[in-house]
Amino acid sequence: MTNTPLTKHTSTLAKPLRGAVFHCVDAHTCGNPVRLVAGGGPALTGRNMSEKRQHFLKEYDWIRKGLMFEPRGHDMMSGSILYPPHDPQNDVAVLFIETSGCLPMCGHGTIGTITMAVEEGLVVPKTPGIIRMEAPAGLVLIEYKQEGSKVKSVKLTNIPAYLASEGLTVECPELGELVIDVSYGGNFYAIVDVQKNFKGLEHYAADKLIAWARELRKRINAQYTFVHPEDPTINGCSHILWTGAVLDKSSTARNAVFYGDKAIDRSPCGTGTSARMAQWYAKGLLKKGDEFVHESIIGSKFIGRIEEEIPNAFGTGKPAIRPSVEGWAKIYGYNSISIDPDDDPYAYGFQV
Ligand code: PYC
Repeated sequence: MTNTPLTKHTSTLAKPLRGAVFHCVDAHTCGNPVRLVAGGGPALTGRNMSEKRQHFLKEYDWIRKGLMFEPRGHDMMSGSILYPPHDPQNDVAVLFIETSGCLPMCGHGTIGTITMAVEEGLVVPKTPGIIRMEAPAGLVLIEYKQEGSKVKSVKLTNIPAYLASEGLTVECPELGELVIDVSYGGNFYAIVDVQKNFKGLEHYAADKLIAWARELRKRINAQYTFVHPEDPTINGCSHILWTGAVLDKSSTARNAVFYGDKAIDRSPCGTGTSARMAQWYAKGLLKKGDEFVHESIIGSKFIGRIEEEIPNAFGTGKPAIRPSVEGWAKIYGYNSISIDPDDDPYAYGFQV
């Protein structure tokens, strides 16, 4: 696995680009974007992807900003950069980049990245159909199904997920006091279940959910502390997961996950699905092997399942699960993107 340009997709219309040039494949996972940087990513130092994530944040965050924010990206944009694995048993290591920062783990990002990496031949797994992927949050095991050159589905078995806190209270603008649970599925999620002051996501406009979530996240992090027991660089509640009634009766549950500053995940959110399965497991609502079909705000679906029960999550005494999440992604473009601060005042993007 190397970080080389995608020369086979260079358009005959392309003019030479100035500045730093990133060769990207663009896809969406069940509706949410994933921009895979296949060439031009920086060399990083670190013994694992958690350390490399810190190096990237310190020295190369301008790449994330340039590729994720407007005018090259947009509010929902997220992506990834491939690295060689640190453990020779593994196939690939991945850094996730997003409007909000570099996530320790991203489920829709994984499904999109693996689809693109396999279809474009950027990763050649040791065992066809199986990829061992190092994420900053830990090792993720992938099984994918292929028909000809196309990847039809990707199932990721995630890092251990656990319910970190339950029954916390926080004041929400306009809605009043909300009771939330905070659960870890690769990121910390505040889960807002239907309750007296929240009728369900289908009752509110998306821009309201976004504005409330932005404020809720600030208040939750001012009131409470969340730190991963094994990796203190993973901390803080980064996402708000609003719940509501399903669109399709055959689904188990529906969510709208807020991330970044203005985004609602168009996919059912892989780490959010993992966090919610851990919450349901801790409350006795889901058991090992049960299928958990999670719907997104647009009705796209991930299939979740508890693969393994872990009695003592990272020595916390809390029960954890190893969840799997399955979905699909589609490539829609090839993109050579230049970031040239000598020529473009918006090289590093902007937010409105
Ligand atoms: O799928 O894990 C996910 C995710 C996180 C933020 C957006 N999507």
